[in-house]
Amino acid sequence: MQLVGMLDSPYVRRAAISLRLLGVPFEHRPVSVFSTFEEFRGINPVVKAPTLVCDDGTVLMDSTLIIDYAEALSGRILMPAALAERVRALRITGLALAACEKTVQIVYEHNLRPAEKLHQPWVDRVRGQLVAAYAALEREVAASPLPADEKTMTQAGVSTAVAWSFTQLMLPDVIAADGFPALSAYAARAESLPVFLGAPQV
Ligand SMILES: N[C@@H](CCC(=O)N[C@@H](CS)C(=O)NCC(=O)O)C(=O)O
Repeated sequence: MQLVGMLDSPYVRRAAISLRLLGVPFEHRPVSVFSTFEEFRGINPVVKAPTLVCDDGTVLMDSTLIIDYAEALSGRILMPAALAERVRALRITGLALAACEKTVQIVYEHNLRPAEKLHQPWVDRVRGQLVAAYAALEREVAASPLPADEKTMTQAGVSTAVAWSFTQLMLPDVIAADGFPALSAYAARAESLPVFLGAPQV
């Protein structure tokens, strides 16, 4: 099967890393939703990254649903089984996904919208949400370390590290690394793992 999308998208990257952690083989097709829009449209008319083209030709989209499919294929899930740990992993994954979404919204606002049409109250609102998501993530990771090895890493760890690296790439002035020491340290450890190195964001 084929995973379509650029690895500078945190959603494509979390899907790629999750597939690798699950041991699900796939071909990565680095097609951009922007610079190669028409090529992407030929694969998925909705033009959403990531897109997964399954072996039977079924086209899936949305990283969480693609990961769900990969987990069903592999017979493993990247979530803890025990309820209390599962709730924590779900909360952390949700915060990381919110951080990705708010980073993407700010990037789109600045890169896609003409400067004279930028709506500053909206940008300020999204920035506030982004800071709140990272403040909560920092507290979670500082309170209890996340597994940072390929055998025990959960989706909480994958999504946290991917979100952090993406925001540091795109908006280091908005989320200054030195204000988030637990997140910085965790992401550095995760980024040194072969599954992360095999799916570089740049
Ligand atoms: N919730 C989706 C978000 C995916 C998403 O927004 N991807 C961006 C790339 S980072 C995209 O496809 N942008 C093009 C568009 O929405 O038109 C997921 O988890 O996959």
